[in-house]
Amino acid sequence: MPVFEYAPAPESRAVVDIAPSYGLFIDGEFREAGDGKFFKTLSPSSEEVLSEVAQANAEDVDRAVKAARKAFESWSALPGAERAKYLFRIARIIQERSRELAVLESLDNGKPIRESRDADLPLVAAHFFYYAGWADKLAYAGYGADPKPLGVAGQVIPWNFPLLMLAWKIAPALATGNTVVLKPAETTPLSALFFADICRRAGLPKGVVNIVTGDGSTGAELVAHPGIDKVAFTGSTEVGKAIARTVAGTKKKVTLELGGKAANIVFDDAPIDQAVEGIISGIFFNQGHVCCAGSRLLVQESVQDELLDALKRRMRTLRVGDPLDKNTDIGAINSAEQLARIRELADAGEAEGAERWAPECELPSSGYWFAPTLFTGVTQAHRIAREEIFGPVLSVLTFRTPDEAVAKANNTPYGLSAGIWTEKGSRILSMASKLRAGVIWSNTFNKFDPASPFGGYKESGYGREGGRHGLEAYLNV
Ligand code: TAP
Repeated sequence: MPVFEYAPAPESRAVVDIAPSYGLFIDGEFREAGDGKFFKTLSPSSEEVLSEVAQANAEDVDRAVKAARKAFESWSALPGAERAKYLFRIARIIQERSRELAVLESLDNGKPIRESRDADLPLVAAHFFYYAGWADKLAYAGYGADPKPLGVAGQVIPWNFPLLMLAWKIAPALATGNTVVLKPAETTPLSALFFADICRRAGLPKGVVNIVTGDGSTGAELVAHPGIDKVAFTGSTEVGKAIARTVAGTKKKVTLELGGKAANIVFDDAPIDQAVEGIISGIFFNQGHVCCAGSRLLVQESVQDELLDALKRRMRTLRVGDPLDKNTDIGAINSAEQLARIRELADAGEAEGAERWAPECELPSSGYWFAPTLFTGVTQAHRIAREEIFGPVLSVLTFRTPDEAVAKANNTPYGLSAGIWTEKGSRILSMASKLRAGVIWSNTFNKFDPASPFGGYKESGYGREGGRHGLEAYLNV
């Protein structure tokens, strides 16, 4: 089966060579699916077919789990310092090939190249470096003198940060001595297959990492497979609940990272220009396809007009278009289905009485696009204030007092993240202690670091990824 090959073409936009088809990565080899089926993966900015990818069925999943089980014996017995060498090697190859990977990610996902190049790829490499550093220090992680891995991890990831979510899953699993079978999202399988080839080039022993591409049914087969010891899932709350039901009563440990409806709270003493930048990055980064997106702006009434004027001015400067253009701020919506969902919710916002505003902007004629959009006059009852839109749509609500801000921010079944903008340190601390969210940023938004744990309260899931806490999810503590 074809693998990703380096073929520099400096004059061309296509710095990455994509083969017409790819197989599953099982036991160190690329192979066709048992029943020979493939599915297409598209570029959401052009609707052009990028490649055909093998559709794994139950037997393929079983083969992958068996390969991971076999590899677990020797991988878990390796000294941590030896496992670390592989992870460091993987991290370095990711850095060396980050240009190709960034282009691939922007083509398959639709995100602006500036983000895949400057945010996704550096964070992916950093994650592998960070967990490589833990591999020989697990005895000092606070989980006992000789913490043991769980076994085989079944990992299912979404399409919004394909490679970064893979890194969040695979790096801690391998560092702690587990082996993995990972299923990427149906609309963004290519960077995971490139990563599979990186594992081969790094000399990673066969079966330690297996990639099974497919749709939700492949994910369901993996989660239900009796041979896995751990399920790690990132995606919608709906599928997360189904997974929790599947694993209930089994030996499987589970971590779920689900949806969000974060409040980005701006007080009247906040530096307005800085807050505007944070609001923009909070909701328009990655087209708003971010579980911790600041999708509800809570602004103190006394600065509402000033803030909205500045925000609209800034929104008029955003460029929507070709993900491979370095000047693009907002790329393509990942799929026709996601675009339909965003449109449906935005229309509901209007129908329920909120006021819709978007800067004038010309959208490309092919592909999936949605202009950056702002809703004012939003009430807590509106669907756009309650449901995760997962698109470039901001709902603006107001408050008078800090207590009212807390009550409104917490009035959601989700609890993944929140933002606070104020000059007062004491207010930051008091608000942070009252907000029911796993991650709270102050005077910034959407900042990530591999050393910092990430995860939700309430229906945003359970378990933490990143940092020392991220090790716990893969250890028999
Ligand atoms: P999900 O349906 O949850 O997909 C996430 C992953 O789970 C994908 O790999 C998916 O495969 C797989 N999957 C689907 N059904 C499954 C099942 N029954 N058992 C096991 N795995 C299964 O999310 P989506 O369809 O990509 O997006 C739907 C909504 O979820 C979005 O509108 C957004 O609100 C939310 N979402 C949240 C996040 C985060 S990070 N919180 C990420 C993505 C989406 P396929 O891709 O092949 O279907």
